[in-house]
Amino acid sequence: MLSVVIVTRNESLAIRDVLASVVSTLSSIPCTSAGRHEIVLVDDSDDLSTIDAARQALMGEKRIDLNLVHRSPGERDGLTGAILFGLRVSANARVVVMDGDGQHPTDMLVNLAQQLSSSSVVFASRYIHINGDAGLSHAIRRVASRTINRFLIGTLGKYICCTDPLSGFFAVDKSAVTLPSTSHGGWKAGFLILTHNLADRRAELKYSEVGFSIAPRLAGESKLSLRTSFRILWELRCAARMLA
Ligand SMILES: Nc1nc2c(ncn2[C@@H]2O[C@H](COP(=O)(O)OP(=O)(O)O)[C@@H](O)[C@H]2O)c(=O)[nH]1
Ligand SMILES: [Mg+2]
Repeated sequence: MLSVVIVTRNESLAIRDVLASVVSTLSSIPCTSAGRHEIVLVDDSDDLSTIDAARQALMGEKRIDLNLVHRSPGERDGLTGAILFGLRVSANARVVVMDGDGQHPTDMLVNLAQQLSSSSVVFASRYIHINGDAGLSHAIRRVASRTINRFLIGTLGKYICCTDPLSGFFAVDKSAVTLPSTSHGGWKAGFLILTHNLADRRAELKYSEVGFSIAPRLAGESKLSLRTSFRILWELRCAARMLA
């Protein structure tokens, strides 16, 4: 059984299609009679339009368990915090984390779930398929992402071969990893989880990855700002230092 954690901030225009696609893919993944697939939505939007659109899209859904959370301003602690929250509250041990803007193709849920039978962390990487990062909004963004990626790949290289440490599309087996207790208010939960578990060398981390091509947003705009970019750099520095 799989839990899918979807994070949203002001995605009322995209979330219906994303959820319809997640439901359709999850329904194609067999589950045992003892359990059910789950969708966990962690919404930090400024208004209720995203969560309302999600509720409407999932109305009458009986095959999948639903946990739709709209966090109040006082509860919000950034994108990494939202992802860690979703991971903590998800009912199944095997969890996929994905964006709610349509950039993460839902057919990849099947590949990620399959890989989890032999790995404890699986990243969907934009740098395995040719031009897998073409769906990123600007050329500058692609260059910045590739440059930071190269540095982080080096940081992780002693332990694992990871081609896309900045990916926000990943899967974890919660029974085989520990979740960080702090989010640094940042954006890159996957990298934080990797470094946290690699630094805790009590157990070997079974890591693997699958290639995918990131799609353009269905609607709306990226929430990445100059301020969040500095936060990301701070978060990456804190996470990378755990391995020093
Ligand atoms: N819950 C939550 N979701 C967020 C937050 N910031 C961004 N998101 C969502 O995280 C996903 C990735 O953000 P996005 O702005 O698309 O970043 P980009 O894909 O790197 O350009 C999208 O689904 C956003 O709606 C946040 O603070 N809290
Ligand atoms: Mg996006």
